[in-house]
Amino acid sequence: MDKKSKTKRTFALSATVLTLFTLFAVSAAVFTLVATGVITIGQEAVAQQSGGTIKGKVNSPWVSRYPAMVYVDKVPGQFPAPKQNPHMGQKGLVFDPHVMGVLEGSTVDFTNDDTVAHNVSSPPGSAKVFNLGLYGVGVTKTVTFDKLGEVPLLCSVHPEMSAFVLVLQNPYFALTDKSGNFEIKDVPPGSYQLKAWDEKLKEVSQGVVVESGKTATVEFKDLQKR
Ligand SMILES: [Cu+2]
Repeated sequence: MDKKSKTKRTFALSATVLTLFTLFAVSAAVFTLVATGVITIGQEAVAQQSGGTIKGKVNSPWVSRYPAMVYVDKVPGQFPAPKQNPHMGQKGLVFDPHVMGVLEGSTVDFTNDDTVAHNVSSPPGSAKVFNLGLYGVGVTKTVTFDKLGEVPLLCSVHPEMSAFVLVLQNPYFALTDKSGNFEIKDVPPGSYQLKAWDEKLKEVSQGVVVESGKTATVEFKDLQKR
């Protein structure tokens, strides 16, 4: 091998090593930046700052029997449905839970844990109109809730059975306790409308500002019967 071609080869080899090293260094730097949250990828870009809490009360005697769902309306970002299906049980001729919030796109398992057959459906005009037909004990049927809004649940065999699925855009929601208190944690900082839904009351809305690490307090009062 002459000296010229040897130099050429050494140069080519050095260039390759340098390129590989540069690629490695850049990848490592990008990885570190992503891992430490300095830069973000895709839709996760919004929620880097730690969230705040919204706490308060829905002031109505109705909520002691009929819990209200308090939820943050329209939070920027995408909130994919959970991989594990939420569950709506039927036992002792009662739906359990009575009010269930689910993310848009969620598929809910409707189990029959009772001793009799049920026929779960929702009325016309619901955010999801469906009819599961009559099905027996131990059977599970599923419904995918692909549109935001209220879905009353009925059973055509047992008119006394009633429940509600609320299809929501984001996971920042909470049911009130018997006294009407609620708490929603880890809400991304921002300015929102907070809504209170109740099967017996007209839906109401109030502005709320959520700041990182702080608690905002909201009280809903003077609620009107539906
Ligand atoms: Cu039934």
